[in-house]
Amino acid sequence: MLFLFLLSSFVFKGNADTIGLNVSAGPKQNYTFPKDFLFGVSTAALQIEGAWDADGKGESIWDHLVHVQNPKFAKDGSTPDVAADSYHNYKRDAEMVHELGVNIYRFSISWPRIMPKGLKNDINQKGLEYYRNLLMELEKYNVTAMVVMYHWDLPQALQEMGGWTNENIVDYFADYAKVLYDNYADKVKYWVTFNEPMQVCLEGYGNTYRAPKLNQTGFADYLCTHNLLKAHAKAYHIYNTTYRPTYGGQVAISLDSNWAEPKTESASDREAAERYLQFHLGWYTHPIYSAEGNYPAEMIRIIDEKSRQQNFSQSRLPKFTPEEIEYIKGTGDFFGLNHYTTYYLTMADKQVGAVPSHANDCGIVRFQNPKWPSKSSSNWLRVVPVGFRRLLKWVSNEYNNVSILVTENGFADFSGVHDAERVSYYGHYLNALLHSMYEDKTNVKGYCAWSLMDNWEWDDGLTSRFGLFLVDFKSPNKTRTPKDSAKMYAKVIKSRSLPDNFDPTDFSAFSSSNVLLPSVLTVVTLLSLT
Ligand code: GBH
Repeated sequence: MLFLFLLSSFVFKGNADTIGLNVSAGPKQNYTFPKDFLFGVSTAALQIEGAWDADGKGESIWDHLVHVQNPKFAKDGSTPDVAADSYHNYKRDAEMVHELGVNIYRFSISWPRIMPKGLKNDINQKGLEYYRNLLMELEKYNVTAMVVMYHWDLPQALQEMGGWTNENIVDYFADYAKVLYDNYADKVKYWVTFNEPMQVCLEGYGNTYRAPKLNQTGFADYLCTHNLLKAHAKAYHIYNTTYRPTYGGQVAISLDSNWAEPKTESASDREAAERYLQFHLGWYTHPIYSAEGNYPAEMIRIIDEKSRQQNFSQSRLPKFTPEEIEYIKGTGDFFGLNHYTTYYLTMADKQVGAVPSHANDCGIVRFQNPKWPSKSSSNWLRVVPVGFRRLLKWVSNEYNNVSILVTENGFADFSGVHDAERVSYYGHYLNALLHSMYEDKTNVKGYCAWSLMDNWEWDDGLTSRFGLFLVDFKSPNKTRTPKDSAKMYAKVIKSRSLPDNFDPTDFSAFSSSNVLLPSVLTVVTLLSLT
């Protein structure tokens, strides 16, 4: 215990210089956000709507997970049954979006609310009405809608037919996309097919902490991705040929990525970091945004080779036909990027993960530096703004200076309206974004904060809060109150610049108290690696 206590004294004390990496993104400059830069704010259906079985909505895989598979899934035992009750509070939600002064509201549609069993023979008019009402409310305030078709809540009936591992889902998803286009294309300028497909496939099919928690890594995660990419491309092409001529909107996908910082400057660590990016982000983005299409060549080579060694008759990584490669390539009008934090990477010096598994295929080890600022209720969320800047540059270099829309970025705490940590986080990450645009010449077109309001944060339940607005989950109306960060964000948007008192060397908001447990855990991981 004394040992742990001594270790904990390593925790960050408010200085931007840490071993090997200055976390600050760059010195203070007078950069401003261009006039046409888009500001937005994001949410997801399952995390805010509640009304899980109201008005004909079908069961989603998340409803099934928390009601049937494992009622103790969330660490506080909560469910998304009611959440922030946005099904009944959408008018207030639109008003909050308006109060922030953002251009864009990015929200998701619940597939089972529209098609209870996922298929087009049964369409729930009440569900369609709900989103139409929300869109009309946004229109009233002149807010542009960005609609995410799939933020993880698959109809349970489709899961029972294999979910994303069943190739027929490509057509089912296309039917769903058509219903959305037919009903809402006149009101939606930006469409996002999928939010964070890596969470769906790697964590939901390869692991246990997202629904449907299949835990079949090395197989189901690759299959899931394969079908999901085809479904994405099909939804893109349908819009492109049938709806774009009339409505002129844009279609893309939102990918999540941590920044991967090589542990040292050694060639091997640099290779580990590059491999991390290619085996995670690149797995999804190389097929869509690269000039050659398909999965990253190195990923194909390694998984094919390992599959041979493991005595499989074919690679565990499915193959696209040349026609499919062409069909998927170029199906993104912009690059939607979700980003929160950074990891160090190094090559594994012994076998990692089960054999076979995605982790084993990667053969790398990641960890965070306990000295990086944190103090978040999400133990993975360390504050490394320079990582955001480096990630934006990596994406730009890799994909020919593609137009990037940051579709999520934010910070979690335990609660309260005086959220100095979140205010500081947004200052630092927006500073990183400005440096990226002005100094690295990246093509960043916009930024959405995650999240408009506190919500049901998946396995963290209601204990980890990402909102700009506080939600009183105990009150009957789920009362919403702006936090200090909401006021700060509104001011940034209005002035097109960072707050006057923003200091890029100041991380003191993240010093003191509740960093102890997460940092002890990270130090222990760090030591076990060396
Ligand atoms: C987003 O995921 C989601 O889109 C959103 O629904 C969610 O509420 C929000 O972020 C906050 O979590 O694998 O060790 O890094 C963010 C990406 C990836 C962050 C998985 C948490 C888990 C720990 N997430 N990560 S780790």
